This record gives sequence, C-alpha cells and structure tokens, in this order.
Amino acid sequence: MKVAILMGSPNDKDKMAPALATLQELGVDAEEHVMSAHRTPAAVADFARSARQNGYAALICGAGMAAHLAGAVAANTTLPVVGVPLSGGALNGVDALYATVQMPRGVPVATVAIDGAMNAALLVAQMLAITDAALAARLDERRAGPQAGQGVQATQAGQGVQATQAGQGVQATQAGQGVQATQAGQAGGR
Ligand code: C2R
Repeated sequence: MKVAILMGSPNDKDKMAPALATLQELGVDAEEHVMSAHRTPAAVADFARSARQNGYAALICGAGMAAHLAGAVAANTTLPVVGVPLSGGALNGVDALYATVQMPRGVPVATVAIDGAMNAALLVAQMLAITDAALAARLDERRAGPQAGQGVQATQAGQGVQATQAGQGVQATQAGQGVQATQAGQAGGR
C-alpha cells in the first residue's frame, strides 16, 4: 500500500513537502506527483480512476487558489481523499479552503487547514493504522514525543521550540489544545 501526494503546480512543492516527510518518517510508502484539474484534467482523471488498482490506499491533494484538484480526484475514486488548501494568491488560501472543503454530498474530501500538509499525512497514516498495528505504534510513539506530535519537520519549519515556548508543547498534546486554550474558553470549541 502506498500514498499519492498530488499537487496542482511545481510551485506547491515547498508547502506540500511536510506530507512526504511525515509519511517517510512513519515508514509509509509515498510518492509526489504534479497534476492539475485545470491544466491536465485528463491526467488527473486517469490517475484517480486507476489509483486503487495501482496500489494506492489514499490520496493527498494540495492546491491553491481555485483548488479543484482534490474534488476532481474524489470524483474519480472511492479511495479516501484528503485535501490541503494552500496559501497564496489574492485571497491567501481562503479561496482554496472553500473550494476544497465545500464538496457536494456524496463526494467527500477530508479537508485539513490551509497549508496543513503535515496533518494530511498524519490523518492518512491514522487511516492506514486501522489495520496496521506497527504503524499505530509508531503514531502513538510520535504523539507522545517531545515535539507534541509535530515531529522533526515542525522543528525544521521553526514550529518546534517556538510552539513549546508559547505553551503549545507537551501540555498542548496532553490537554488537546493546552492550558491556555482552556483558559480562553476555546477548548473543544471547534
Ligand atoms: P502556478 O504557480 O503554477 O501558476 O499555480 C496550484 O496549486 C497553485 O497553488 C498557481 C496555483 O494554482 C493552483 N492550481 C490549482 C489546480 N491546478 C493548479 N488549484 C487545480 O487543479 O485545482
């Protein structure tokens, strides 16, 4: 079983890099491909339609602006599709968020936060771990680690030490959203 990480443009690579890095860190086989529902629609449909028979277990799709990639992929497969709206353009990702998350009934795309490539990878890994006890153990170990579930990549992106300093480190993991969020009445609010 492997995971496809699709993105609409080669210019999305940096923002999508945490998905590949996180899956590799967890020992999940993953591949990146650039394709676009707008620019290469036939390639997107072909890839999605043949994904299951080609051994993919899930598809992560990152795109910015008028982000139709995840939806176009979901239209052509019943494998799980996780969408990553990407920042950029005049609306800085809000357009991509709405385009990705607001799918019509019957064709789901599980949408993570704007630029949430790492969470997309973790969500897919958690799906695969339903039937993979060794992967589940690696996820548990990672969640219990000093990076509060954010792993090595967060540190590389400057989110490791800073998040801990802001009170979002180990305590945040233990409490879900951390002591500060609870004090502000935001725990469980979303
Ligand atoms: P370029 O930088 O290549 O012009 O792309 C890409 O994901 C990128 O964020 C600008 C933005 O257009 C996005 N794009 C989509 C799709 N294809 C490309 N949203 C799609 O299929 O949805």
